[in-house]
Amino acid sequence: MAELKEKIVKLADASTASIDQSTQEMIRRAQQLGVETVFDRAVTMKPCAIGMQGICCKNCAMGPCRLPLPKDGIQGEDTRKGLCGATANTICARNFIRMIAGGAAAHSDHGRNVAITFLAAAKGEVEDYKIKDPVKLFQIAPYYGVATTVEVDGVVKDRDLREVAIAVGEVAVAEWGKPTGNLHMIKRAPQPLQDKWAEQGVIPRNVDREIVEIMHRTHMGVDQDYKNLMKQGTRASLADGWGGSMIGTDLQDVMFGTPTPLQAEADLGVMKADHVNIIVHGHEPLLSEMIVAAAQSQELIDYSKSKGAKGIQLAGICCTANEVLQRHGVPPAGTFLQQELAIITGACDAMVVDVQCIFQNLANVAKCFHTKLITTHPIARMEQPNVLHIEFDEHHAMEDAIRIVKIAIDNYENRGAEVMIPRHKSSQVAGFGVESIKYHLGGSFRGDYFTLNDNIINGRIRGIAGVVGCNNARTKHNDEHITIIKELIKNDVIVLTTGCSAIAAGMHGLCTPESAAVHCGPGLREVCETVGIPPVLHLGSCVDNSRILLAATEVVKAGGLGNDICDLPAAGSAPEWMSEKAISIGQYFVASGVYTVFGYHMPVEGAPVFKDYLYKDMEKMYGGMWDCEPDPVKHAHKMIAHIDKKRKELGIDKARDRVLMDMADRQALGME
Ligand code: SF4
Ligand code: MSK
Repeated sequence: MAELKEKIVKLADASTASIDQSTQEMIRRAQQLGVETVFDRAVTMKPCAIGMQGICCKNCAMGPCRLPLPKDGIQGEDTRKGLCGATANTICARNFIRMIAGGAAAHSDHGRNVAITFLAAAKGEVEDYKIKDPVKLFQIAPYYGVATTVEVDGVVKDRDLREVAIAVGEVAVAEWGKPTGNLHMIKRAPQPLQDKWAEQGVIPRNVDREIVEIMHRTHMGVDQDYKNLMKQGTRASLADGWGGSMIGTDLQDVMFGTPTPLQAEADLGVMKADHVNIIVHGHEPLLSEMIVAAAQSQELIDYSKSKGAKGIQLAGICCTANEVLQRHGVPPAGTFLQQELAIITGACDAMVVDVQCIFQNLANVAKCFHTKLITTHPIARMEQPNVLHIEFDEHHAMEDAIRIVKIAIDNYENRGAEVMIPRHKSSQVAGFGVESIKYHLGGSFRGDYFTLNDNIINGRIRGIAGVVGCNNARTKHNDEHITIIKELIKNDVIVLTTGCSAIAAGMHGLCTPESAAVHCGPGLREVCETVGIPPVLHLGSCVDNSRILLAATEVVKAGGLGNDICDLPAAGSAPEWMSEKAISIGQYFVASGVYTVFGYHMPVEGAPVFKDYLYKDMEKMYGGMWDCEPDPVKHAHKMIAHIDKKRKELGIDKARDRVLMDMADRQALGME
């Protein structure tokens, strides 16, 4: 620890690094112990200004070619060029769509692993995985082109479950590499949106092909037209949102159960000093589902007691946390930026990581404590000798999970004296999805989105916002998420949230029905109190952004709010984004018709023409467009202004006024 202490050049100021009490306490604790965290590194290392603007190309060994903007801006023709002649717009577009490729690859590879395991489960080749939700299987099967009924002797009957599951699994796995045709899931979008995609030539063919084609087109000396590059970026992003991610969500629900609202807690305070604490971190739930089952088994709970603990406390970080939260009520211990802090509590007996968003520095932090850091995925290993690699295999998934839980239990007795768990935690209701929104806002008899639409039309709900995405150590942790969400619900905008944004909302008490009375405008408050839902609906992990696309499609189908997603009074936001996945998500939301605002900054400032293409021209093509606003209050109000613009276009702006008017105003308008 002393060795690490000497290496810390500058220290983060805890109170300006995060708005969370728990995070601040643990940053101070880390500094006291001499353990470096991302917050300290963010103070020491400044980002590269040219890279930030998206105008550094290193796609060949004649570069890197850096094309800074002239000090007094571009006067006349933009003459900046790389050695090969690549313009700022070309370079910026190439960098941008390579980010889409990275993000789409990450989400979609997750989906592929789920599809492969699903098919193996359907065939009975992996005994630890089963079909938990046959109803959902039969609901989604037609979208995969799989019939759910069969006629026998003139009588129509349901097809055999196993037969349907195998057929769906086979179609799903083929979506990554089929030689002809288009992705099946595209047909779930509203027809006018499908028509726009066809007109623009961006309907994805298969998931892998769209990602590979980005790498080809952005190779030195290939596609040199920023519009054509972006066309492929759009196609790959759609292959993510309406492809790999959507299939991942579908099949996870069928295998592990479609989430329904449940109560849980959130924040570092969910860890328990007298329990064996196991943290699952990453994205893919294939192993963590088994770890949940193992940690809940009486045999292992008894084993933990035999080692002096009172039981096993499982908790999560990042989207693995969201996966086990939404299906089992396992509490998230924190967001992306709290991963090191969970170990610094000194009470983390094992941290089990799979893929994506895992800091390499976890190994350095774990070295300072007794924590066993366990990598589990063949594609995500760490070189440090203190990291244990237990490669997960779906053929002996439960065996792997039991082994991991036992390692954590055996490690309990090795804890040092440095245990300090922050006391802070909040209650939340998580586990919403397309189906449960239908149930809660439609009622069991109506079973549809009519009630939600009615309340949007009558103005009690002003609009819908999707607030999603990461934390970024360049911004104040959780500040933008929480400020934006509070501002939206204060203005009667219902929020659908996923990823680390959802964890932040849960930690700050916004995912409870009671928060409506504290934070919402009168209209949204009335709806939440009547149907008993939180104003901020936790819809799961990053791949579950596909749930937001499908919820928006259901709103369109329910009627009264236009014919396409772009007609809805809705907007998207990723306030503290950092990952390439966020760019892919942003682009598939934009291409699905959603006005999408990112916080912090966008890596397009160095190429103003390309920036305009994203921020303005996209709207003419898809109905949605990009924007960026680092100030959280302005950010929320840009979204609200867009929602109001859409209300006006739909002719329901007057209905909204009615909520805000007093009786005299209403009488004057003849409304009462
Ligand atoms: Fe420079 Fe062109 Fe090579 Fe990029 S591809 S590094 S702009 S020479
Ligand atoms: S985990 S991608 S930091 S949301 Fe999905 Fe959080 Fe962003 Fe990772």
